[in-house]
Amino acid sequence: PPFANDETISMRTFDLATIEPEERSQLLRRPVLKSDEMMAKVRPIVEDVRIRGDAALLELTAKFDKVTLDATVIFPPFSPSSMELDDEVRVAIDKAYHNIHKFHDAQADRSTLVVETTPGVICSRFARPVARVGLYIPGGTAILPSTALMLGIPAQVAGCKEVVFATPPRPDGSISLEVMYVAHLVGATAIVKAGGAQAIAALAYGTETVPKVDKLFGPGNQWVTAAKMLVQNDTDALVSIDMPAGPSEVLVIADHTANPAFVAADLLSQAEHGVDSQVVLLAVDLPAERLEAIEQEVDKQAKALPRVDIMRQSIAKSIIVKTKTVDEAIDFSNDYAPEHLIMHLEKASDCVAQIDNAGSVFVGPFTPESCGDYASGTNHTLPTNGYARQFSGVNTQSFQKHITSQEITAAGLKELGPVVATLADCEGLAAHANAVRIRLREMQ
Ligand code: HSO
Ligand code: ZN
Repeated sequence: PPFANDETISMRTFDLATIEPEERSQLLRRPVLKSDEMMAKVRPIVEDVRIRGDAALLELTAKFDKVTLDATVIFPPFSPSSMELDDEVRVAIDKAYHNIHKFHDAQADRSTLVVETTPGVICSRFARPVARVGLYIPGGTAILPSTALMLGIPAQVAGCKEVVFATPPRPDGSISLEVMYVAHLVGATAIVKAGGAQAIAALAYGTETVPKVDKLFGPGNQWVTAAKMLVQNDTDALVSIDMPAGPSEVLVIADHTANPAFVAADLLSQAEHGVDSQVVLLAVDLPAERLEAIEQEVDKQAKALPRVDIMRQSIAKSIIVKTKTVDEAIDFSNDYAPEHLIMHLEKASDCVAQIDNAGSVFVGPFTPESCGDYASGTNHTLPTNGYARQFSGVNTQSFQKHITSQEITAAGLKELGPVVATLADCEGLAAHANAVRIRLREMQ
């Protein structure tokens, strides 16, 4: 093992049959993030970039990323040498691109919905792309070209005119070859070499060289998340965000048919993301030795993996909950609303119909979350922190918005006008009523 630490890597265990309702609600809760503190730290950074633009951005990049750049933004065409990949990696990215593109292309709303609500009253709705989007690709402990695919492809499919990547530069001031290649594939119109709150501020307000965007996407650390929340509340920025973000999570439901090694591998693949990753195992009527087998696998596999030190911390904060039945487990999962739900169940496919709250569902023993993270076609930018109750993951329609339209004929107005005039009178809005009556009189 790469690290000489013999302490067993284990999760805390609870039994739904014996815990109080209060404890159950406690288990559903995520650790609270201290967002006020973060806001206070992030606000001056955002302000600095808003006011001083590129100069501030370059200084903050020197300070936080320890890189001195001459220019922050690069525009296409990107040099071939900046994206020269090993064949194996390039082919893998191409295959992932193909699958993700295929699934997201099918999601695009390209039709016009037309409904005649009353004879002569025709209402319609059609989609248009969000013109300018900013896609944040995290740097940090792992480079994430997969996130560039997950955000860039739906933007491309939706037809966004400006697709601006932002990602922290590497120590030599460059961007990883993989991210450059993805930028090229998805037709990025600019790449901002900056990270953190300063990158978000630059995209939200624009600088001398950074194009201002209309909507911000992408995961990030607490700085990025806090900055996104700040700028979305600033009417000067006039920018929206994809969703509230939090640490990554997985909930696995396993019954007696589950392969302990698979279950452990799935838990660890999420636990390696960060020390604050959330991992939950629901064990459905598992005999003690089966559960022990999973726990032993977690310990054994973790100790053989390079990011064991991260997993030590995330697994220590994670939980096993024993349930009697599959229904109980699914109820718990629906209440938890996990970002990822993996079902290692005998009748996994039949259970999907019972899922009400989850970002993305992984069904059966041969469906590791890793496939959805990289290449099956679904998006990996998903709601965390229980927000799967009200948010969808990023999808093609996240890059589209809808416009409604109506056209009313004279005959239609004769029908509908009196209804509108009456309601306007009700609200005491005589000008509204008048806009109808003036036409009705003219028609007489
Ligand atoms: N599981 C992450 C996405 C990711 N995994 C990127 C690997 N690379 C989202 O929760
Ligand atoms: Zn992942």
